[in-house]
Amino acid sequence: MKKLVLATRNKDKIKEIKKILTNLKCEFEILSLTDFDNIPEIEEDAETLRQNAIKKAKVVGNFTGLPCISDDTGLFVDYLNGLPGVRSSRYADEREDVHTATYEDNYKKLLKELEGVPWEKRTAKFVCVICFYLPQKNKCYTRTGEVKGYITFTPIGKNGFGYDPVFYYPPKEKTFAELSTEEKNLVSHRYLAIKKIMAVIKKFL
Ligand code: ITT
Repeated sequence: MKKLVLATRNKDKIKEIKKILTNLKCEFEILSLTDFDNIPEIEEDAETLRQNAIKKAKVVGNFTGLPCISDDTGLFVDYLNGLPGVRSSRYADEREDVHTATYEDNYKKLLKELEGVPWEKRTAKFVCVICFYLPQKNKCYTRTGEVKGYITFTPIGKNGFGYDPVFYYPPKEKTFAELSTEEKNLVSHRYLAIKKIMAVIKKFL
């Protein structure tokens, strides 16, 4: 079976990506970074999700010699001019060089920044960029998925990960953390981006 490596260390993303790929009838053996030793550390210091996604996919693709996909995701809040955006995983970090912020630290900081902001001004979107990289051809393809919603006043729901408890998704009238895994994987930013990239992957593999 053909192999595809997921270039992410985030276990929650790995779980979701694997399920989405299975739902889309992807016929590849899916490997992730835990299947390889000594993968070089990747500094996510680019200014856009796309640049970070390309960087992650290239490092891992060149190291393993296998086709791979990476995922860079951010939550863009309009009232905060797009923050936390590309810095979503490090939003509540106190130091630039040490990453300690948990999912909860990050969404609590976000709720604090939005204290007193009325519902209609709490609009936000999740953006997911998926990069597919073929090391033999040195070719990168990126596709983007977006979903729009609102930042709640308090966290609601126990499913999902990251900012899901504070992201209200109007079509379902629930936060992403109130959706089941299956429901989230049918509507999410990640699902939309993966669906698009699968059309590209199928042409090459
Ligand atoms: P890798 O770089 O190893 O893939 P990461 O956790 O650093 O893992 P990102 O930079 O893409 O990945 O993720 C940014 C943060 O955005 C992540 O830590 C979560 O807090 C949040 N996030 C990503 N996807 C999410 C989702 O589907 N729902 C809620 N929050 C999400």
